[in-house]
Amino acid sequence: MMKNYRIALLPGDGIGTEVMEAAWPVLQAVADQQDFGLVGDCLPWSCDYYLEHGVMMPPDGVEQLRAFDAIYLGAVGLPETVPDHVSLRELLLAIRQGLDLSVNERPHRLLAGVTGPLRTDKAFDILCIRENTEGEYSGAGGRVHQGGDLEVAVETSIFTRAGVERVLRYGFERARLRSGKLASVTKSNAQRHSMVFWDEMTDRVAADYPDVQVTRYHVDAIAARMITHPETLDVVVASNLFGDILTDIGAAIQGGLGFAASANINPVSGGPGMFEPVHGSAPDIVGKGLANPLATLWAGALMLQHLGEAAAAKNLMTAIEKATASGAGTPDMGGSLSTAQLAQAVQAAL
Ligand code: GGG
Repeated sequence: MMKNYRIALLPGDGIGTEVMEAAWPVLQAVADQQDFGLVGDCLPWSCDYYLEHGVMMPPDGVEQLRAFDAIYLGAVGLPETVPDHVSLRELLLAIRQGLDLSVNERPHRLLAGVTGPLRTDKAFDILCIRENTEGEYSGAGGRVHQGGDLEVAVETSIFTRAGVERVLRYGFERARLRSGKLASVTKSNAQRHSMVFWDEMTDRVAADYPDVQVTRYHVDAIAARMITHPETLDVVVASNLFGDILTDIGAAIQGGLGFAASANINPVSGGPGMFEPVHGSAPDIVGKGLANPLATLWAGALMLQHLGEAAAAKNLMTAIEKATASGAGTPDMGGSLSTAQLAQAVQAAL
């Protein structure tokens, strides 16, 4: 009997809806070729949903998502109507934390035919692994004397032994399967509690992986290195905030946010992962057909890989690169195709 995967589709806001509309038929075509099915269930959770219901998703939203094999998400946020800290926290971060998607994996390399801003002849292939549920984005803290002269705002970073260990262990496993090199990122010269703890945990976990060569970097130093010597890096493991920032640099050096894909996964107890482009809702280009669908398509390939459909994931990546190698591109790539046309070019290359 043909295997069917149930996918929760969350187009979200802004260009999220456009890239999802373009990418989803391509994923279905890939599945058709490999004789399995992708059954999408579209959930309208977004800023529009917030304006109607006062919440970004229903109170049992995370529980509803557990029934799916995977979640495919577009983008979240429409700052003109809902403050970003509300939309992001109540949807994207709520799903990551609710499903304990503690690892956020983001590949950064140049696709075939794409030059990127560095114009380096040295190929780079960086896999950033970002801690995804705690650290600086734990949500702990508060404000007092709001609006007054004595106002205080506190944002507490929380680093647990279990949380730091699982993301590092995941990084070491990935490094072992790749070049055997891992960069552990902190700012332990300035943050003497959490980041020194991270360094200690790195040493502890490294003892189980003698075959992996570990280098410690401060976040500012590795940010510069990603631009000057990206070819010297392979697996990069960082906290939630540092990983968020470094992966925007990763996106920039691979040609822009239109290329950067991301997989949010629970490496401990499994369950549905969430796959999304790194970019946001880009309200300034909504409705113009300018959004680059490649990050969403690449995220789709990560989803297929995670579902165990490695051949389909490979076919999709090959088609993406056939399209980029042929010069197909949206305006951010120097091309003239629309969002839908670039997705169709990928589908035609399958
Ligand atoms: N594609 C999902 C999205 O809207 N991302 C925008 C964003 O601000 N993400 C922050 C994060 O990944 O933590």
